Amino acid sequence: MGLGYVGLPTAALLASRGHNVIGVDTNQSVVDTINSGKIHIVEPELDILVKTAVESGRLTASPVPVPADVFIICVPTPVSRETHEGDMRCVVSCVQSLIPVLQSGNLVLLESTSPPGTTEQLVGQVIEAAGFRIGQDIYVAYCPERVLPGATIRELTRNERIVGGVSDRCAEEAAAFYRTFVQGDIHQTDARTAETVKLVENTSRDYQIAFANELSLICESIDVNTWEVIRLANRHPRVRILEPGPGVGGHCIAVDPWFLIQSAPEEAKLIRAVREFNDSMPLIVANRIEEIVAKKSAQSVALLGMAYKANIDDCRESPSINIYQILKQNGRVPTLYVCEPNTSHLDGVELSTLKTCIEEADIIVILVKHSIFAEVNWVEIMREKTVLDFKGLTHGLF
Ligand code: SAJ
Repeated sequence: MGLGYVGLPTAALLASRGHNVIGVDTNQSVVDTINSGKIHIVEPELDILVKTAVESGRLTASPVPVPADVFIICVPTPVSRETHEGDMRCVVSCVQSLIPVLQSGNLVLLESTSPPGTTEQLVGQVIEAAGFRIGQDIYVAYCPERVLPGATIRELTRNERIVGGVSDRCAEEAAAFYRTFVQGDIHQTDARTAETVKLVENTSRDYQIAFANELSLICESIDVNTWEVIRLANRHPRVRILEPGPGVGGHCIAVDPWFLIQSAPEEAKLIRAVREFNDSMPLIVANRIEEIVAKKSAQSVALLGMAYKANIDDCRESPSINIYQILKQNGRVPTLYVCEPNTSHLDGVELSTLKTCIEEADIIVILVKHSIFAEVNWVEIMREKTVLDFKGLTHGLF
């Protein structure tokens, strides 16, 4: 249920393991694309996996649910930009849509990131309201997806899984199902704990990135090289500092902590501060670029990398886009070039080639550590131009 970045790879992988899979998506064009053996998202290895699954007849897509033994819910659970409240409408309408085809003995699994209590209360209530007894007629469990975009297929197979049942029997049924296609260990717990674990994982990463980001501001103010400090501190056996950058993008780490904050607003003070700090990074970076432009009376700036992280094409919720928008809005940079080598089109942004950016701009700003940027001869370019490197790509070249 939901053929996005998690649902489609899961469907194709299940088909490759011999399951008969019906991928359900309310978007007819997604359904048509998949039924023609093609994909609508970019993810390594996914195209061939889907093509093979569709050709083998084990994977078909449908706009409406059909009867099945197992239902896996992988629909979006976004957080409002203004209120930071989670929007669970897709989960509710998804469960409602499967009620007409639900049969005794079915297993219903929620994988979407959700506030603690969702599986038992939200999913459970809709199923119980239809007259089923959970744990007796229908087995319900929460099993968070934990795959890293860019490595989805490998991580879907190898990662350990947390399976949280609404009852012990529900957890056992769910664990038995995941064992049919997952190589990593399966850990059984209750649904509420599993929901919390997922939020805690991404919140912990948000914390660690915030530490690296704050460190970069401290180091700059005391005139010490951040990258060298981190490299050397990480030689300590129990220190593992992450990389600073222009902010935290994507649909998970910048979102999931809000579900925890929403669950315990009084207690989650540090988590909120961390989230707000990471969210402020694009503004800090944009201001820094404007300062240098003014100081050098520069006429043009090139922004390198619009994706939310290295070597992917996904530009949604990207700090680079925020930075671009702030610079455009302020109008203090006469000419702005933008380069994203992993995509040919970006709504509302005119893209230039890497070559144009490097040749034409007075100031070059590195925002993402794409491998292709590492092939540039930065030593030569830095002799003539100002390079603002927010990802440490050029560290160690001198
Ligand atoms: N980032 C840094 N510094 C770092 C690492 C990341 O600034 O050292 C930035 C990235 O540039 C990016 C953002 O953080 O803008 C998030 O990137 P990421 O690679 O840390 O994570 P995601 O959002 O692509 O995937 C995360 C993963 N969670 C964890 O690693 C704990 C993945 O395993 C989850 O399945 C995924 O969220 C999800 O769907 O929840």
